Amino acid sequence: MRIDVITLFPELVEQVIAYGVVGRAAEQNLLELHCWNPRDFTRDRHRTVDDRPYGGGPGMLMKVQPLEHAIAAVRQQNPGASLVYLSPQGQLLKQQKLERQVASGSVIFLCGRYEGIDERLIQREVDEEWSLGDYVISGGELAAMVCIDAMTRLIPGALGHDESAQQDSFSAGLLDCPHYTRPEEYRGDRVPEVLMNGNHRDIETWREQQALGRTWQRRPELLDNIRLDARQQALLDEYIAEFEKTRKR
Ligand code: 9WO
Repeated sequence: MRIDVITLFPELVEQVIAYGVVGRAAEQNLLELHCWNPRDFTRDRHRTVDDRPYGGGPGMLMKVQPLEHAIAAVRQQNPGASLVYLSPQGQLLKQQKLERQVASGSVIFLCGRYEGIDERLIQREVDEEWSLGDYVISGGELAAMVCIDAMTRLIPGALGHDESAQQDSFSAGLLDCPHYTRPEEYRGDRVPEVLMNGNHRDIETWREQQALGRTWQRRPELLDNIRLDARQQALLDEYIAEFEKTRKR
């Protein structure tokens, strides 16, 4: 997977391949990260990368010329890749979108700073706008780093066996089950008995039921996108019955 990032802060973005799963994937050459700084494409003595907005108002925009030439340089090296602009104006990012982007083998992230970029550049150069949520952060870099991490976890071979098992739950469209570790009793609360008796089939069933139940409780709309088989539906029905029973007590 090749990922190019156009950013005024390459040192910030490069931190994403310094640790953990993404770091290991980069070491194993499962992931190639290339950062491109528009400042390296400036043509004035002061290496200007911002410009005043037409119509006045607070703040600056990213200067068009350095961005345009940075994009051209990236496209020369990564011609087929989609160019994604991270912005609150984008489509809300879903796991499926990331899966598709990983399957494509490459992506170019454009990270905005200041108040953003010229709309004509978006219209001409941006293939997709992605949003991580309805909030504003200081730049697109942190959003790009989240995307890089989430996409890397989807690259075959990037996760160890255990990690990929946990990832599978969300890739199946469900929330994760609860997890427990020592001590067996924490401030009066015991670990669920099923996790202590060592029956792997029972544990697997309990974890699947918990994932189904928590999804139903916390994000019911996710279940609209999943076709549950009869066994899963029975597990969820049992969870709901138990939930309703405890609620009535
Ligand atoms: C700034 C802004 C302020 C008020 C209302 C909407 C707004 N959108 C932006 C904006 O798109 N800013 C650009 C990118 C440039 C400045 C920093 N940027 C940014 C990206 N802020 N927040 C994001 C972002 C990206 C992906 N998912 C959520 C937020």
